[in-house]
Amino acid sequence: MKHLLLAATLLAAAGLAGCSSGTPGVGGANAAMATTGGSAKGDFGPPMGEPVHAILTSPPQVPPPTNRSYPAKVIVELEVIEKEMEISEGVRYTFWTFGGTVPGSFIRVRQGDTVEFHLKNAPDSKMPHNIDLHGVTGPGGGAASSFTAPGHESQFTFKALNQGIYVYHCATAPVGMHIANGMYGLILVEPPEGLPPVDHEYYVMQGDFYTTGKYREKGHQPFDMEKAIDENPTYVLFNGHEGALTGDKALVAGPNQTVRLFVGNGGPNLISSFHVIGEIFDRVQPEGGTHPQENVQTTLIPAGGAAIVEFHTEVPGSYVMVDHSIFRAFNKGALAILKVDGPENKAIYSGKEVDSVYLGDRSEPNLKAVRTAAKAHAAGKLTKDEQVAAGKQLFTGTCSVCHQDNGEGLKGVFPPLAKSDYIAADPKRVVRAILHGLSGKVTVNGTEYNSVMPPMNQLTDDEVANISTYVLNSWGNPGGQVGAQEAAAVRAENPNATQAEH
Ligand code: HEC
Ligand SMILES: [Cu+2]
Repeated sequence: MKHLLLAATLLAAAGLAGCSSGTPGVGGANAAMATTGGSAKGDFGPPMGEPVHAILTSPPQVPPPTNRSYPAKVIVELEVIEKEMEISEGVRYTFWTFGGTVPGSFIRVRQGDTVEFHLKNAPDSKMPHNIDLHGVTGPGGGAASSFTAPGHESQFTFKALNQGIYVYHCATAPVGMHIANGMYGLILVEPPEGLPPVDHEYYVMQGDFYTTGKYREKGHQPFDMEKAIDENPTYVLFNGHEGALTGDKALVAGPNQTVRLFVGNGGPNLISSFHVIGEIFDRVQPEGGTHPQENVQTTLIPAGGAAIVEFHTEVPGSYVMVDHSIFRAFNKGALAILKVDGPENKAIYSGKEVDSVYLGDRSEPNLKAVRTAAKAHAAGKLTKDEQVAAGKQLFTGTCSVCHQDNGEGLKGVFPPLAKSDYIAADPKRVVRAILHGLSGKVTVNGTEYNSVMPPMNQLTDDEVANISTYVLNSWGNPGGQVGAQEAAAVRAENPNATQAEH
């Protein structure tokens, strides 16, 4: 036992020496393990050297390592900003933020640092706010000293006694509402020897959101207290809005690289079952604690908790991060992407993209055509071509999972929409199938199907009209145009009354 302790101390000392030379340690994996034994709670004496201004970053970026081998006085300046932003395509929400983003700015200090914290509340704010940092030892984690009215600033100082990754959040009443509006972020207290170097560090934080309108209902959506109390979120999101980390905003890495994610969960209500589809976490510091767990598939992140997750990329492709409470991922937005670019590694994985399997339209939120059509519709100038273009985008992922991108369906399972004599007989059947679903026997091009298509009435009248127009004008179907009013009329129909026609 004594020998082990001695070895650990020596290794730790070596790590320290590496840091004081000014270059980040390149100790590699073995040193990494040795240095994570967990330095206990520690004061490391008074701050040394000149005060340092902390570099704060917006998600998904993480500030650079402190690269310090001594405790310093670190000045943090954070401003609370209340602002309207997009929570999903075409959906606006009034967020309350630390630093203008959800989650708030990432703060990075070193264990032993003395942190002089300045909290400002923007003059145009409507509410007072404060901050409770889970990395603070003291009443309210700073909340008691940081209550700040609009246009004011408060200051308090704390010593970062414990290393780890910690959540911070607003704790002004009603606390739940402040958190639900996006008031949370992460502060990393590095161990004295620093974290082992990796190729990429990213900042990802989950949160649940409550709007009076339904999921993806357009326009400005107010906070819904009732839903929040019932813990029934409209959105569950990574980094504050749907698509924050997909498409051209996806996180990136190369093959054969190490990735470290600082993953927080602001809640206010849900626990996250954090998982990256197609990856295994080589190493996790669950709950942000010191003792690592290895070879983990899914890690639980409590509301008001965080974890450090590390893995190594082998095979290029899109890796989808989800809350594995899976309806949250596909129906409430809890989905992000890490794109690994580079040559295939067929020895480990044979190939073929996973995007469309899991994501459909969410992998590439290329909804420009949809926006164009929505604008044209609002202006009363929507053309058939615009409808077809928008419908094509919406079809991908919504209908194509079953009927396939080329409309051919799947033999014996999903009927073809291409050159469908069932559609040709009555083009309105497309609109009905979408809004009311379809079950029982149908014969399409001589083949009988007896299955179930679920209704897709979460789509708006515009979307139904555009998808229908696209289907009618594709793959040798008879053509025609469906308007939003027609979709609304079909939506209002009693599906049982039209059942006879099917
Ligand atoms: C979950 C799989 C699934 C999805 C998604 C789906 N369908 Fe279907 N669809 C079916 C099945 C199964 C049938 C046959 C139902 C039956 O046997 O009664 C069908 C039948 C149809 C039919 C009538 C038969 C034909 O081939 O002409 C149309 C039209 C249709 N779907 C259009 C759509 C459109 C448009 C969408 C997207 C908004 C869509 N479907 C999404 C499974 C699906
Ligand atoms: Cu607040």
